[in-house]
Amino acid sequence: MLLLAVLIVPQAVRALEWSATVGAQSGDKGHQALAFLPNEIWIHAGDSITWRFNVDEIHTVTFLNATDTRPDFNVGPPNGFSSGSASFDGSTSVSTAALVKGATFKVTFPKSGNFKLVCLVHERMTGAVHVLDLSQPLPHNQDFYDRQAADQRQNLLSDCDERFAASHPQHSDYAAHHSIDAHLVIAGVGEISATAGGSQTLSVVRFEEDEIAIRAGQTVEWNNHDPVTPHTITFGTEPVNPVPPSSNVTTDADGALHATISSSADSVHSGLIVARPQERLGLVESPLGVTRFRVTFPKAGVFPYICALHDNLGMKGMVIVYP
Ligand SMILES: [Cu+2]
Repeated sequence: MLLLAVLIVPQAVRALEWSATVGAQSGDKGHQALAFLPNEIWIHAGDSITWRFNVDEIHTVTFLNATDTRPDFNVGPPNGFSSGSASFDGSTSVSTAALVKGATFKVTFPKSGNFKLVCLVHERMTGAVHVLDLSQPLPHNQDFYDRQAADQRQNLLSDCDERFAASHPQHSDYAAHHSIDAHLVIAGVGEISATAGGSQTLSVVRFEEDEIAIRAGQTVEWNNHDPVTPHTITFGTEPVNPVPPSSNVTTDADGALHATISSSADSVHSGLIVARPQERLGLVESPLGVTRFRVTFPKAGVFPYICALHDNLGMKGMVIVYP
């Protein structure tokens, strides 16, 4: 044991450069691991970590100080965005803008401390960086983190295959009880998982039945089964602001949103269909989220639609209405 300690200490004096990745995706981009891979790293004061952005979905690498509130990812912390590299000691927030595949960001950690790593785009995407004093031994080397990242990537991307198929109800319960002839499309499925370092999500950014055929007069209902990722159902012109529904959308008695599309020239936008954040002790309870959107089609036709947030990842669908 003595001999080991003698061997390790001289190496630890030199600042090391570590690396990690941001996000992972399937070949068709439909499965997105909203994750830092790995999501927990132990380093020495003075070391740096370079994060490599790996996917088409946007992410940020963000360390907030103890007083800044979590900002919108378009806005960033009060001192603005960093690009390329930055230094974080816990006192001043550091964040990239929203970045995609190909970008890198290097953070140097001059002081010891335990720091939370977050993505400003995805609420359940967190990690931890433990910056130890030089006198402390490090538990793992870069090879370990590379292997761990590969395992986590594999586990996340394969997580949801069966659930996507299994969570496939054929009918809308509400519609059945209201004598509406409705057909259901699952608009996204997701799953949160965690390690001791933080949490991550697998999001399947797909409409489960991307092509659905109905009769004129029937209704299609979209349900978002993802605990965190919002989606939209957007026919026609994409709005500049994807958050609110278009003005031709109304609210049903059960809180679901509803619109009618009579012509392929109609533009209808659901706004964000998403679960609300989960509860935290001592805070006012989060209201119910709007997780359902219905469209009634009185006339025959072909009606393509997209998710305005994820069409770049291939999240598109079609409603075919027969007379
Ligand atoms: Cu989407």
